[in-house]
Amino acid sequence: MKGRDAKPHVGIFGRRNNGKSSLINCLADQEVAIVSKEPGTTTDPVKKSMEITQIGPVVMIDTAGTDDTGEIGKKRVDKTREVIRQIDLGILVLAGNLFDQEEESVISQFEKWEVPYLVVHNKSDLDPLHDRFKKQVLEATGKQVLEFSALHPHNREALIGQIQSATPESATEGVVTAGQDAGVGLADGAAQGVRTAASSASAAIHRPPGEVVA
Ligand SMILES: Nc1nc2c(ncn2[C@@H]2O[C@H](COP(=O)(O)OP(=O)(O)OP(=O)(O)O)[C@@H](O)[C@H]2O)c(=O)[nH]1
Ligand SMILES: [Mg+2]
Repeated sequence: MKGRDAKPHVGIFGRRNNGKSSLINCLADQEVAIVSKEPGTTTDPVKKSMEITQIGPVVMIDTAGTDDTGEIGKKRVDKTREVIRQIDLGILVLAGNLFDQEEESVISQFEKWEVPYLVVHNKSDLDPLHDRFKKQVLEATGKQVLEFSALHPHNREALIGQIQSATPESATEGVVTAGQDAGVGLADGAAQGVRTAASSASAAIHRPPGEVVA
């Protein structure tokens, strides 16, 4: 439990347009995050409090793409990186069989802050996983990449299972059981985080790994 409320905090990271917001909607089973074909749609970290079947209440944090550029883009990337310090579990969203320094940099932040993480290859309906790529990810992360499509989520249950088993027990301390929560809703008001900082997660607690908050 790293956030201000007693629910596991799961952060979604990856390049712009890889389908991070779509993946959140898929897990929520409703449109809680704005999706568009324009890269750079999500500009600030946005917390979405939701209930996932089999897991219970969680806070998903949608983020801006880690490959944003320019003066404002770099500031967005900084905000995205700050989120890594606030989460119990990270999900790195890949697409197009692409894994290079961009992804390695996110992983080094997970490792630096001792955040467990999963690796998901989205848009697999367009571009199925290559064996060579699976091997590359395995070598770089020690993890099996999950083939996924937010558009055709045949592997949704598998993703939920991975989230469940990768979330540390400390993240669920004090959590109400599934069914007791109010269901999906926005943690920080109705703003969707698109071109607005109003529902930014950036005001949440920043602290080094291991620090215990009562
Ligand atoms: N074919 C296909 N399209 C997808 C999939 N997931 C997302 N998309 C599409 O990809 C585009 C980008 O999706 P988003 O969910 O907005 O991506 P994002 O990573 O949140 O993008 P930014 O907020 O811009 O960083 C949208 O047009 C989605 O409909 C998928 O699994 N398959
Ligand atoms: Mg987005």
